[in-house]
Amino acid sequence: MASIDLRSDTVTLPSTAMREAIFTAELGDDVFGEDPTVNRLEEMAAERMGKERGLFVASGTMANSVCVLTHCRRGEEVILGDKSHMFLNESGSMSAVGGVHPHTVLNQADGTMRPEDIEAAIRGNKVHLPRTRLICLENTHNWCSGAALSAEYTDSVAELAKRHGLLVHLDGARIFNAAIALGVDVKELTRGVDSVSFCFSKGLSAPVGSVVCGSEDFIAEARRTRKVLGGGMRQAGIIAAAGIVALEEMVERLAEDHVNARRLAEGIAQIDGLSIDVAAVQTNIIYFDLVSGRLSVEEFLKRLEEKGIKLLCIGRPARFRMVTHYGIGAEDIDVAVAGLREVMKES
Ligand code: TLP
Repeated sequence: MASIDLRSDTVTLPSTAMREAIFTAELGDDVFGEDPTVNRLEEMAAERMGKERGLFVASGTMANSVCVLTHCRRGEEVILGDKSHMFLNESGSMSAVGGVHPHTVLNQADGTMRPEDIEAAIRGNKVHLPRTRLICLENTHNWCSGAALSAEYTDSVAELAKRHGLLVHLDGARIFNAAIALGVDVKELTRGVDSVSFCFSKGLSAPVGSVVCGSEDFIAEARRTRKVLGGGMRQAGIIAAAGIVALEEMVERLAEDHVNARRLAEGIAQIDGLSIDVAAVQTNIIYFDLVSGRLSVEEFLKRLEEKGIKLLCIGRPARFRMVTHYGIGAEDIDVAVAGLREVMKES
């Protein structure tokens, strides 16, 4: 039985074109700056993001860590959403590795933080207080239904930051999903921020890698931070090659994932015992709740797994996430919805 794996878009496998590009990639030592494939990918990424330079790193978590540790010194503070991936899902890396202090602000359901809440979280210049240095945004916002943050919102936070002498980092792991959903050029979503990171290994389907983009000076420092974290990868062109194909061939197709996510959400909305906010689905991530008391979380997951359907349980009492991606077609959505319906009917 084929598996319909909706746990994450990180499960995507490289396309044939990526495997061919990996096979034929021109390589060199990237720590010496001599890997032509990495250099090309960094240039392409920076151009797409509207920034001066790019830096290839191993993962989205490393990208965010490199940015925070480059922007901030020990004891300084970062303002970020209480549902942000950087706060919840990166093993506390900014404090564990960088001695940087996270200060959370409530994330609204649409992934934003209210400007007045951000402003209230900025510290005064007192000897007792950590110094606020950086504000972090996330677009799309993973735990807020994959919501896309608008260019206007991002600009307004950048303007607020500037007014207070602060920097802005954008965790744009899925920034292309946001650009496609909003129908804007990705540069509009990044123009105000000091650094942006995005992932090749999520919806863009490459096997490994993320990139950090920013000014020439920032990236020069970030390169040192990457080395500190053990992220100098030598002949990294072997994986960067797939990132080039990702940028060239995989961005526009993200629209299909959004259509499929919407179709999945609409299907789930018709099933008794499941509850979903269909209107919240803007990109490729959907959340729903099991509200029927007839089935435990474990039983629900087990019965779906028996039908080849995989998803993540991400919250109590019974909240689930499904993510559409390159490995999921419209027919898989119909099979998944039918599977969910059967499991609920049998319970
Ligand atoms: N997200 C993963 C899990 O860690 C939850 C997923 O399946 O969605 N920023 C955002 C917004 C992310 O969603 C993720 C990964 C990362 C950063 C980290 O990327 P990696 O996994 O490459 O370190």
